[in-house]
Amino acid sequence: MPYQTTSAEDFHRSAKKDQFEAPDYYLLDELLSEEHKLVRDSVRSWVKKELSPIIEDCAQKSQFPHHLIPGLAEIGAFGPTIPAEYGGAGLDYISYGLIMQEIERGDSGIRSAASVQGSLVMYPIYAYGSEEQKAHYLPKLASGEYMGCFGLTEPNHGSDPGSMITNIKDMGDHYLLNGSKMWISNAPFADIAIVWAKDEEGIIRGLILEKSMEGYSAPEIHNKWSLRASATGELVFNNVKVPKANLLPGVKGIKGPLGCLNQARYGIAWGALGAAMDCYDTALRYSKERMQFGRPIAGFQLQQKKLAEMLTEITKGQLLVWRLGVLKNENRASPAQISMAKRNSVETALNVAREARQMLGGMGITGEFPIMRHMMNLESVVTYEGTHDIHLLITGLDITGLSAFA
Ligand code: TGC
Ligand code: FAD
Repeated sequence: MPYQTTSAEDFHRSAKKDQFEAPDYYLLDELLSEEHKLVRDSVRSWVKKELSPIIEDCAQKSQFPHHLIPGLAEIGAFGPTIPAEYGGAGLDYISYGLIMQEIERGDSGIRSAASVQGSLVMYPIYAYGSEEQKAHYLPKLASGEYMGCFGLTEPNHGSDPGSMITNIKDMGDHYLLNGSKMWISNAPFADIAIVWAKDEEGIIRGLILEKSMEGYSAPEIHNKWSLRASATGELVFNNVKVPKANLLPGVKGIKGPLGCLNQARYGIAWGALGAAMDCYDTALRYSKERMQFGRPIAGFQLQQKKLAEMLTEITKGQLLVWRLGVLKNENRASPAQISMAKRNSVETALNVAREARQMLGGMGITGEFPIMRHMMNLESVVTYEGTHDIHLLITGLDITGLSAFA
């Protein structure tokens, strides 16, 4: 139906149906295995059926859709690369990337919940946890029975987490935890939290906290203009007694949390392109149907320039993350390569969202189309998991050998 209607209801009817078709200009599907395509297509169907119809309402009301948790677990969104013996999907990194791409195509906030659960909660337990911790927590996290969060950032230590002040004291049979964390995704509803704190020697250690522990609280941060369908909170630790069995034994130092960030940043590199693809697809469809000056606006050169440039950048990004996935499967992807891809994908997605929004004119600012929501979400994605500038400096350090951080 051409976008020539005058009633809001007509716009509503035509816009709400999720008609997404993924751009694949360089025939990248040919680089995927049958399993990759099966995983991708099943998540795409789930997003169209379960997520797209409700997400605008959730974002407008600033509500996380808790009822989607079992479905997210079922499509393998929680711990896609964690082995099946611990309840994970046991998939490779290309499948993991495709899952994140499809979920973020729906909404970055929902991808965020999945990234945190899989890469920042399940991964550290899997990589650094004891056998008892893995057996106890991982299957419950994979099924969504437990939801988790990851506390690294503090009110005064964001880009420089190594300077954190949250600390533990050894009290003989337990640790005493004090401090606070800020901007923590999933915190308001999380059953467990992976918390990074300094011991008495100043060495960063990881702990598994349970929400029932006395002195632990997780107040929600309100009034966000971005990631409105994701719950973000603080974590406050007031003399929390943490059993010694809850310390992650397998890692010491800042490389512990940074190792988890490699996993999550990798997923974001794929995910942000999903948001870009949705914006491009929406703008393409709209511009072919929207008539001005007696013809579809897609016929005007200036609109074609926008579409052609969007598709070029998306295609470059798709090739980059696919290659990164191959390297990750071979255990050869360096943290700096992951930084480059995260930074590139989010920048691409933000630029595509801004251009796509303009192509929809006034309709572009409404919730009838997903573009403005993606655009606002991406303002968080460009900041969390390492800001745009920090990732550039990681690349700078990698190619020069000289640190520009401090
Ligand atoms: P630096 O001196 O460079 O390194 C210290 C040690 O860490 C090692 N290392 C890494 N190890 C694994 N993976 C990485 N990516 C690593 N980067 C560094 C390094 O080799 C060294 O090891 P060793 O054995 O020699 O001691 O560290 P620095 O303190 O100067 O900081 C470097 C910097 C700035 C790159 C890092 O701190 C950083 O990445 N800052 C950004 C902070 C950040 O990304 N925070 C994210 C918080 S979590 C989040 O945002 C979740 S949002 C989730 C969602 O909703 O999706
Ligand atoms: P700052 O570090 O204060 O940075 C401010 C500005 O200064 C940035 O532009 C930065 O690039 C720049 N800057 C800083 N240092 C340098 C430098 N050396 N050179 C040049 N420029 C510099 N954290 C968690 O631990 N867990 C979570 O689940 C989580 N979820 C989040 C969800 C949301 C919605 C948001 C917004 C954040 C979340 N974060 C989370 C925190 C996020 O990782 C931090 O916001 C981010 O790392 C930046 O830290 P900051 O906000 O303190 O900014």
